[in-house]
Amino acid sequence: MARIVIVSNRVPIPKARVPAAGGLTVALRDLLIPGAMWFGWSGRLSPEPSLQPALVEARGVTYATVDLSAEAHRAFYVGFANGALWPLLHFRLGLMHYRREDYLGYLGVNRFFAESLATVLQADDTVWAHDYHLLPLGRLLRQQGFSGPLGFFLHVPFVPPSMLEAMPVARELVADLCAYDVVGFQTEEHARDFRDCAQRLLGATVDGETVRLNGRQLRAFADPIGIDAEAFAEEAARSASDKLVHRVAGSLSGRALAVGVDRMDYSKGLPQRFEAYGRLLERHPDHRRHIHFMQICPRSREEVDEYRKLRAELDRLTGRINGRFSEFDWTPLRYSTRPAPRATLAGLYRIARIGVVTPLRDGMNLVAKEFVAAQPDDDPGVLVLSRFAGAAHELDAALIVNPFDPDAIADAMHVALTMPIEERRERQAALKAKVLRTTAAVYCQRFLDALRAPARRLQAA
Ligand code: GDG
Repeated sequence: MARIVIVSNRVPIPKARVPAAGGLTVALRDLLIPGAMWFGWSGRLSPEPSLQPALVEARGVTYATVDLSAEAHRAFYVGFANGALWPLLHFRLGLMHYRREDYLGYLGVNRFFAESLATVLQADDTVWAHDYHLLPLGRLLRQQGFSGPLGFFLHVPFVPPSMLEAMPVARELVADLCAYDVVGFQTEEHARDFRDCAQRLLGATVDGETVRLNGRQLRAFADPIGIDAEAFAEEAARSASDKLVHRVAGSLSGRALAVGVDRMDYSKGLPQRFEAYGRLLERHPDHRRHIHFMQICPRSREEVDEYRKLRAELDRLTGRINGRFSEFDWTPLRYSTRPAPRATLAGLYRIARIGVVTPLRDGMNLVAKEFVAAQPDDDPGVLVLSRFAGAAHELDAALIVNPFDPDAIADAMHVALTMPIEERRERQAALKAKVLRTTAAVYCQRFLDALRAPARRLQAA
């Protein structure tokens, strides 16, 4: 079978004997078979990066990486990808900072990736590119002469035409996506928004999931990403005896644990969530001293201004809530900006009574799925989930909330804390069935099937 070449901004090269754990690595594990290749940025900056990728072999997979110059990385990653595209695709036009030089830098890095990748590509490879950093890569690879199957998956949401049009290079970006053979989205809503954009901005013809433009066609469809739910459930059951989880469980003294786990990002709705917790304690004083909220929030993208501001705001809100409600023997909110080991996370989810997942907008949100997988079936916790996370389309047996409404989140937390065990078990059974069905393996297989479908081969012929 043809070789699979995965392309993403960062490449998670596994360390010897340490099991791979990152989100994308877990999702794509089934593709990391001997013979496969993973291409992307090394994570290193160098003044004159070589076009020839550095090759490292691990468990039969070749990891091919290139360095970037500091200026290229700034314009590409800090400037355009995270300063303009990320806010736009998360409906935050007010935070979108577009600068033409950043866009040119973004194109430059994509061209550099395409030229570098072309030096190691074989004619019959199947290429699968990931996420908003690499929208133009497919078109540029075609310009390099690559003619094999070319797929792209967008991990974040897409937006309707009226919103995309605010981006000065909206047409170029939609045309870039149209250069792929298959484009996958987390939900049907995102896929439909993209097809609408192709129609409205470029005059493409849309027929179901097929988009026709300039004599060629592509498939734009929903392929929701999943986790390895069985493995995660086992890890969670094992981790109940993890030292740190044990210590946390002991420190609860019988109080309920509410847990939130998010990269520190303004799309995750953290200030509203903290505010909601304050409202819960204010409006339901009977919960005071009977609950601990633990927010694990590893810092991310600190090169971008908005992320530094968010950190300062969360520090302030934490101080306000703890200052107002703490008692000498009870601190209501525990907040950590350090990442936790994955096994510890799994154990914390398992002992939690509530999982609070309230992003303002999120492609999928894997934390919601991890929380469900980790719960014990006999005495499960309750998931409070934003209606604007892609996961809400599947996990509709959770308590679904509008994340912009702190009172609604507070109400849902109250319902969760007082929910009878029969209802908790019923909801958990429905949620678990979904998480076990849409797994990482199913996600990969569905995408590859689409990419290798006969229709595409006919078109290429
Ligand atoms: C993007 C899209 C989409 C978090 N803190 C720690 C930690 N994590 C892990 C979680 C989870 C992953 O990171 C985060 O995934 P999410 O899906 O929640 O969010 P993004 O990072 O924004 O991911 C998103 C995803 O891509 C996949 O397509 O679902 O919508 O935005 O796995 O557990 N892991 C460890 N320590 C931490 O402190 N070990």
